[in-house]
Amino acid sequence: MAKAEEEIMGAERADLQGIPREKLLEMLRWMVLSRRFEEKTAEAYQSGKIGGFCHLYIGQEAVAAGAIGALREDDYVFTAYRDHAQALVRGVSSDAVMAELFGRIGGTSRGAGGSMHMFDSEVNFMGGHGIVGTHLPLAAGVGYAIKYRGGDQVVLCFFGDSVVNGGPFHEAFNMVAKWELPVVYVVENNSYGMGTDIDRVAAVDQLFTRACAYEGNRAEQVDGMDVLAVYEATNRAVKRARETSRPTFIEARTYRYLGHSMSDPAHGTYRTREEVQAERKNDPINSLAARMEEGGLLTDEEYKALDAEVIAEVERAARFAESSPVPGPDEIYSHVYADEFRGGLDRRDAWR
Ligand SMILES: Cc1ncc(C[n+]2csc(CCOP(=O)(O)OP(=O)(O)O)c2C)c(N)n1
Ligand SMILES: [Mg+2]
Repeated sequence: MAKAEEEIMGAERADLQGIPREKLLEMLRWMVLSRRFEEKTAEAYQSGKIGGFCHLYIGQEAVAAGAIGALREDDYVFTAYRDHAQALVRGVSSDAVMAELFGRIGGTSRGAGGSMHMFDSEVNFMGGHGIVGTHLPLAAGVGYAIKYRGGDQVVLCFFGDSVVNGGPFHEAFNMVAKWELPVVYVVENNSYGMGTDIDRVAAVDQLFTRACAYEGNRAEQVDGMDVLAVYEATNRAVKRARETSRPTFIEARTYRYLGHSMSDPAHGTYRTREEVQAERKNDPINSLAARMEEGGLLTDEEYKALDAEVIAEVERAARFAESSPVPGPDEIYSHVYADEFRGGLDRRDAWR
């Protein structure tokens, strides 16, 4: 191969759309980890090792990976109850996420939160929220705290499409626009809120346009099945938030392959099997891997090795979760009241 040609090949191995190979690999790994982790979660749930509500993210991985990929370590992340991937991508250990699902002491909340309530202040992961829409004002509050203290961190807040019709959405959007807060809101528009098609309940189906009602917001729509598009849009939004303390609303058009939660069938009566199959062809992991392979940035062997390494991590996490103790009765009153409010009162005595 001529030297000039080698140099071109070398350059091709360097990036896609100006995003360096290292970053692409990181996002690919996050998506594969999210997918493999949740496949294991489904298996453990079906064998009775996980209880309670459990909502899987399979199909939507590009949104968490692309958006969180644009953050700095000291930025903050909020999300709703479909939260396993966001926690993993943010850097919560797979051991702790799995143990939380299993309800064990080794979990992010010592097993007291479960699937919907992952939380880890060490990596500024602010949860995991089960009540639809109520975490949007909390994210605005953290944005306010950042501005008040003169910091330059950013808050990234994910939520589902059904949120745009609720009060907290409008309260939060009004506040972040008026007070110019460094918050990036990302709606994961997977077209359904449980079994309700968004078209049946939203007066405007282009959800990103909702932000225009609050002057000062900027809004854009991206293909949420394309991790690079999500990454680029979030990068723009984060830059704006960091440099000018102004909010952005991103609508990521995405799709969940499975049912609303573990107790629902994959398509139910609100969508057809054909629709799910057609959407699956757009798989975010396969598309990134294929684009990297075409661009000479990844070989099939490298992809298989990455996948095998991720599967081993997930298996380790499951073994960790299983071996982690179940919380005993002595845990019931721990971490319920902040110490300063206890005033020395032993709650167990108070309730006897
Ligand atoms: C205030 C409130 N109302 C109703 C519910 C019950 N509920 C749980 S999930 C859900 C649908 C949410 O859909 P969406 O926001 O689109 O998120 P997705 O499940 O698609 O990720 C509803 C209505 C709830 N958790 N909170
Ligand atoms: Mg939805």
